[in-house]
Amino acid sequence: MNILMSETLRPDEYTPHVSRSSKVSSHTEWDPLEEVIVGIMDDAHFPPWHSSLAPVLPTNQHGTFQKYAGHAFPADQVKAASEELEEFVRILEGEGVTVRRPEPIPQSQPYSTGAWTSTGLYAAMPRDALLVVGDQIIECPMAWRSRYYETLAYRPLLKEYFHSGAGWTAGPKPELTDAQYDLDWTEPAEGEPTRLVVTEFEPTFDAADFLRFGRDIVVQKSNVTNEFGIEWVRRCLGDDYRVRVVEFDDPHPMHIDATIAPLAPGKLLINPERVPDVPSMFKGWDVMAAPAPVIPDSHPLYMTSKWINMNILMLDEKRVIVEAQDEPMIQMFKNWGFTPIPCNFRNFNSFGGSFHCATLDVRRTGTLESYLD
Ligand code: DAV
Repeated sequence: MNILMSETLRPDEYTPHVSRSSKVSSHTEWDPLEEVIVGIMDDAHFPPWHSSLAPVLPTNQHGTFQKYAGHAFPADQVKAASEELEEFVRILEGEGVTVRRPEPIPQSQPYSTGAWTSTGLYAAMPRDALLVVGDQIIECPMAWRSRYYETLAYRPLLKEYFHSGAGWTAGPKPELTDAQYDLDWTEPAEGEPTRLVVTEFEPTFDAADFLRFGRDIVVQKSNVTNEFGIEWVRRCLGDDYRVRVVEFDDPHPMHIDATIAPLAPGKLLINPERVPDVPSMFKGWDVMAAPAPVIPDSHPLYMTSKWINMNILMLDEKRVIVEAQDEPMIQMFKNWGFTPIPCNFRNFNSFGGSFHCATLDVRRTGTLESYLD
């Protein structure tokens, strides 16, 4: 029996099988992309309201999330976002990339740890839930209760990748009791330091707070990623990597990829509002400020700022997927010698991410190198 072809195995059917060609191998955000997981919109639901959402959802959306907690997102918006995902998949395949999709899991089904009960969110953003470093894939212990079981949507893929020789591990399953949150969180006063809603009770992190630069893994502390989680990743990756913490001028940090975006060795896109000083590790890099977003105020953005326009996906050191209506971004890339590939994605943006968030680059050609000072 070919174990790679087998979807479900009885325990007594399992025989260890490690091929010599891991399907997971990705060291940077820009090496030539070979295989990618693209998220799905199936069964997307508003999460139950919880204090951990307040610091990261746009203020004008808090009422909507409280009102529609546990309900499905509007069907027409979900459909429009799904159609854009299909367009994105066709573009990627046309560029020679193998595209994989998660399996839908029910998001409205309540689940409980005993200490609390929740329902789910979606499987739209593989970038958040899974961290690929080299040939390893790590399931993240996510801080939102509504994302507790999100990686189950990827389990068929994770098993297949493991059988191909990839490393597969998971952060310690968090308890997510009240001790993990600053339940008294309020907006800090003007001039006060950023206040994060996660405590250091136990390790939590989202992969989207990390960026891969070969041997250097750059990470920010955020409202979902704490120091305990960063230390767990550091120890998990071991001596081949340097996990380096950076801090930006972001009062509501959650996910680093609308703040800085590496494009190629020596080329960095930054959010001009959040990065007044480029960290010294980027000494000698060309730095370009992202053009101001052009998303109109009337367009619903449930879970992100308009800077989601920076959330591009590099197919290699030249080709970059950019939102089709974002003319200033397309022009900036052209002027900088890149090859922008436009894709409609504004309806998907409504759900909190763009091309980087919607993908997990499981395999890129390339070897482990050093790029940072
Ligand atoms: O404005 O930084 C990024 C969200 C990515 N999931 C922001 C939101």
